[in-house]
Amino acid sequence: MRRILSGKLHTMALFCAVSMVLGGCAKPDVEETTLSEEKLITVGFSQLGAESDWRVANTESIKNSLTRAGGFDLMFDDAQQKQDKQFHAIRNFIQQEVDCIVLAPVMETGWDTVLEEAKDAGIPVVVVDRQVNVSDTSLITAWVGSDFSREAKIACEWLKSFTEVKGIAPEDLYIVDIQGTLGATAQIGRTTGLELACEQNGWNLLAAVPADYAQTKSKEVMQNLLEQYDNINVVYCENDNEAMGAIEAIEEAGRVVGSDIAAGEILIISFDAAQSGLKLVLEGKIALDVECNPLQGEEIERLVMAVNSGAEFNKYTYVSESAFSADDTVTSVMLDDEEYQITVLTEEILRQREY
Ligand code: GZL
Repeated sequence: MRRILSGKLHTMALFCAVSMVLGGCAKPDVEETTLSEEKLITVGFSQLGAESDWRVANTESIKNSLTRAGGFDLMFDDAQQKQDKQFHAIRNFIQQEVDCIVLAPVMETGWDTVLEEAKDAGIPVVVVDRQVNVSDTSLITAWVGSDFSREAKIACEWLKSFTEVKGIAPEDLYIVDIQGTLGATAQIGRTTGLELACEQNGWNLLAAVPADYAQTKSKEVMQNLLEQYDNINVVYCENDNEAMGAIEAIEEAGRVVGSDIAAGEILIISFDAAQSGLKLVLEGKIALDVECNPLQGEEIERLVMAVNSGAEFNKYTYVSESAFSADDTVTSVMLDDEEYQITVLTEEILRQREY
């Protein structure tokens, strides 16, 4: 916000000069204000929406890190999951001449033009959570988020091991995928991972239907799927809010959610591991919840500081994540050559979690 700040400085100096003539300028206060204003890093944060518990936690984490006390002047915009609102917000930030833009993109494509404008204005862009798919990667200064393909692999390797131990034949698994927002990196990674696992293991993937990570939409999708298929025994929900909607629909249809597929229960797999989802894990209603860590605020703060001061930083940073089950049938899975531990969830572990 260099131009507006210099405008402020100009006005203040004028005020001070006039006051001095009239014998009233509180010089030290004006100097302090000027200095503190000068040090603030102005950041424009375009958040895609508030569609899920995860998103709310993500926004809170970043706002709690980019504080005035921490040296930031934060401008925040919620795009209500509409990409054109994000375009508008970014162009506003450019006009305000912010020092840095933080972008949580609703989907991967369509960003080239507006990010070119940011680059032409000399404003760095730090992308958080999902990724953007641009032809020129210099349009992105840095990115921090999750490895969604790895999340899907954890979920599917767990399902493979779990059903093998329980003696459920691969060809007896009938899966539906309640997808996230189509085109979001999280949706692409989680959907593709399931499709691959179904092919490799011989599972039946009956349908994949988007529900935008929203509970209400997921309930409607699940109601329709239950009317179309009477043999569903696994529901793969691409976030906890969708899992909650699906569970509502399943129970209202008189079916039981749980892990005993042989007894006719419907097994739920979910992503995010928010408090709301983990409570359902403890109740035995979600069999596995793969964490997607929204607490990226501190990393964003470090990146914006580094970008602004010209210090070294990693262009791509992945956050660390766990996976939770209340059932100890499967306590680890193999991810290529790495043994990945599954956390057996307890009340105590849930109490200690931040979101
Ligand atoms: C994943 C994030 C997804 C979450 C959903 O990083 O983009 O969007 O899994 C959220 O809860 O809506």
